[in-house]
Amino acid sequence: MVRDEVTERAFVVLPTLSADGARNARFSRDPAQRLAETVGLTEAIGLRVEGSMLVKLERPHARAYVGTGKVEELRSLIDAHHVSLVIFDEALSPVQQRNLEQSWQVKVLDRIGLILEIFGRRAKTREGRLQVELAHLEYQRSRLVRSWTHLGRQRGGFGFLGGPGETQIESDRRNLRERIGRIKIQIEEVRSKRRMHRSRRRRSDFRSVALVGYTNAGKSTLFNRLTGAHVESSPMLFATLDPTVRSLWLPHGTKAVLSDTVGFISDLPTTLVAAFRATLEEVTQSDLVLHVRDIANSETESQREDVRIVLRQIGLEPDDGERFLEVWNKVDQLDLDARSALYKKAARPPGAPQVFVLSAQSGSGVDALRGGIEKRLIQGRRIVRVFLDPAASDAVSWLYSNAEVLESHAEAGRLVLSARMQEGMYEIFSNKFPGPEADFSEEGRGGEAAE
Ligand SMILES: Nc1nc2c(ncn2[C@@H]2O[C@H](COP(=O)(O)OP(=O)(O)OP(=O)(O)O)[C@@H](O)[C@H]2O)c(=O)[nH]1
Ligand SMILES: [Mg+2]
Repeated sequence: MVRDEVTERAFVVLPTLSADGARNARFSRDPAQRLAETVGLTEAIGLRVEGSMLVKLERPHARAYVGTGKVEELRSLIDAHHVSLVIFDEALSPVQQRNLEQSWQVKVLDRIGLILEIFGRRAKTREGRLQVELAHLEYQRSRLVRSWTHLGRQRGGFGFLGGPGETQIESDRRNLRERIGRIKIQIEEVRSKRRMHRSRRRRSDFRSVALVGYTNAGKSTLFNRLTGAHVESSPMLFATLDPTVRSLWLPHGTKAVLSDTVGFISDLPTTLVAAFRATLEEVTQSDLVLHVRDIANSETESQREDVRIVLRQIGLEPDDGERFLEVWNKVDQLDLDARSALYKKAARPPGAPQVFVLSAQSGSGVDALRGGIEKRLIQGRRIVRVFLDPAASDAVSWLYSNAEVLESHAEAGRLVLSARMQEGMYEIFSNKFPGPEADFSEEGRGGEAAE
């Protein structure tokens, strides 16, 4: 599909509800911050924001979300800005969307449509594209009543902003249902392949770590720092869509796999949460999840809440201190006073889950995080020294592929191999290869091993 490089002009409408009408935390955010985020999202699909307006309401109106007077007032503003598109920063019902489009004679994209559009343009892997297409089709299915005929020309991505696909959808619901069915099957195929890869990793007993966090928190920057990879990091929102996995080497030689994931955002459309649940399987299956936060952002607390909401939606308990670690990133953006206040806040009583304060950009604090990750990962694991007959090559290769071999040497005609493995793994080994002598040391219990 040809990417439309012409910058289109857009106008942003930002409704805010009074306290009783508000149904979620996003409305309690500072409107200036909300606007900045929405402008960021709009620019992420190559649109230029020409103007914006904050609309205060008691509660949404059924007909057009905002009242008739406001619709008129906005119409003259929109006309004056010569825009071709209005971004409405809330979820609109199909009827509301159609009414607004008719009143303003421009295309209206609500928040969900906007996020779908971004995802459609960003997803690169086959799985990512399939998932976005599925979310798009399901979104379309919910609004089959709308008329798209007056809406502009074809654009890039999946053409959420108008294109031949949509009239087709309108004219053939059955076709739509069939496409959804087909895509689900294709996704299932890709997923089962990925599951195979993961179980192979699991068998080899590498621990897995995942990065999650609000969009733009610095996950990819930290990922690159930790793994030496070059994943795109950018001030653009939703820079990362497709999960990336790389090896992660820790200070005492532990090897793990680290995955970078799609960023979260407040009011992530549920269709997308569902669609990305598969991608986020990397997260749900991880031994350790690092919640990366932009601690310098004035909305950092509500972003944290939003991330925790999505985590719960994908079936994880963010209060599970065994599994989660918070990383407070971008500390370099704070002035000295704010920084020292932050370090105080980050200090935890012994035994409480630790918080890591760092700058992924400068690298300061990253080594402490590596140590912290290692310490967590080796908890409940032990090092086994196995004395083997050098001819027992099957046992040796089993250890190499199923445990983490730290060292090996020959001693009195025997091969001495030190390997770190999960509790229970040695039992599997000794059932398979009875005989060899072994001794054990336990790690991680007192937490000293990685210091
Ligand atoms: N000052 C400062 N900027 C940072 C730091 N870490 C990341 N950034 C910047 O923040 C922006 C977003 O970083 P990314 O790593 O792309 O963020 P992300 O969480 O991967 O974002 P998405 O993939 O969009 O969800 C980029 O412009 C980075 O250069 C940091 O420690 N300090
Ligand atoms: Mg990223």
